[in-house]
Amino acid sequence: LFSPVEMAPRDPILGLNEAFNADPRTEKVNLGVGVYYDENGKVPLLRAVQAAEEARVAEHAARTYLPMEGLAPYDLAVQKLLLGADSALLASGRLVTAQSLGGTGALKLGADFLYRQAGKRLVAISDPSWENHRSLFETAGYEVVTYPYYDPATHGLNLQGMLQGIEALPEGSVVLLHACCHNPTGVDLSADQWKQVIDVVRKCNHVPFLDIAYQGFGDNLEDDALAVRLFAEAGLPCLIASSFSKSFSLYGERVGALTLITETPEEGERVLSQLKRVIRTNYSNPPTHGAKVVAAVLNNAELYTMWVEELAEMRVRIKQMRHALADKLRAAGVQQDVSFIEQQRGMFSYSGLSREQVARLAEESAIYAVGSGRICVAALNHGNIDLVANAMAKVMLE
Ligand code: PLP
Ligand code: TYF
Repeated sequence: LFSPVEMAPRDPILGLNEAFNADPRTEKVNLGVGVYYDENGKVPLLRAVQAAEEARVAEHAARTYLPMEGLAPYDLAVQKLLLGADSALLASGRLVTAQSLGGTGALKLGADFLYRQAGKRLVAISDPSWENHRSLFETAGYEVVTYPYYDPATHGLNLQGMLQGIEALPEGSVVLLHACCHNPTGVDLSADQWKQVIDVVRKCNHVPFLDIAYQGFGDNLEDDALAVRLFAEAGLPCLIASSFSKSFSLYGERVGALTLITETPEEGERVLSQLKRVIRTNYSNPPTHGAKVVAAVLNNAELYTMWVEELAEMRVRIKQMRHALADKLRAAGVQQDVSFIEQQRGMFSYSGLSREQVARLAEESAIYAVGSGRICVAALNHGNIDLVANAMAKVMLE
């Protein structure tokens, strides 16, 4: 039975952890996986999360099943974060939200739903995108194509290419968009640029599927939801995959949600009934703990304020590391303009390092980055930044 099973290729990002862990050198830095580390190089347990967890444990609550679509106060809190607490959509009956197993689970629910209920077979993702987007949609039965996004010459957005690429897709294609803090490039759209994308999506009857895994890491929770709110205002049916892995530092609890903006309350009811069927036939119902904790923080004024502050601390620290890295590269003699490192948003910098340079970093300096040149700025701290900047400068200068 199992003898013909071939070895699967490693996940290009998660596989790096294995190589990093196996490296015997003591001074080593893992800039691969997108995880936020604090100044001490630790994955933080947020104070707001700890307070909510302590209250939850003290309750000694029974562990019954959750509804298929998850915890109601959690789903409502997700809608408020996405659309704003004063959005008219909240009470409209047009929003459908289901708790999911992280942002990845939300993407898969959306992919399966659109495949089964809307007959979708083609999805376009940005070039480049998170590696898992392609494999997830391919596994769900889709043909995956790309639209232009990143312009290596400017380290910025190729807006014309993006608009033309999306317009050239067959009518009614699913278009996956990073709502903020694009992974891997850190390049985001302005309000005006989003409006141009929305016009094309509307004209072509495409299905917008927004992935928001870093809300709060760009400017703040409200401004980072801009794209979601512009699509909602435009009145287009839309899917949104939320992840709280990073913003709550709850990676292993798998807290995410899929939200669909439907056109009428009656349509919302039908959509929810079919979404529940996708859930039921996959994992029946979601786990309790992470959603209870996130809902407790989002629905309690004091804990919410605490969380917003902690999120700001993470965001500010990353930005400081961007400036420090750019400054140290300049000080080490790098002549090329590295200000893009300071301008890119979210956890990552698309450093422009080639595959060969990334390989040299690992070999010569035990610094691990993704082959595409993506580095996780959130893994830098005052203790390792000199090592990283000097090693990067070395491979950039030679
Ligand atoms: N979407 C993007 C763009 C991501 O970078 C990630 C990262 O993990 C995810 C989705 C998945 O998030 P989760 O870990 O919550 O499944
Ligand atoms: O891009 C990243 O590094 C994060 C973490 O299969 C991640 O999004 C990476 C790969 C993967 C799952 C999560």
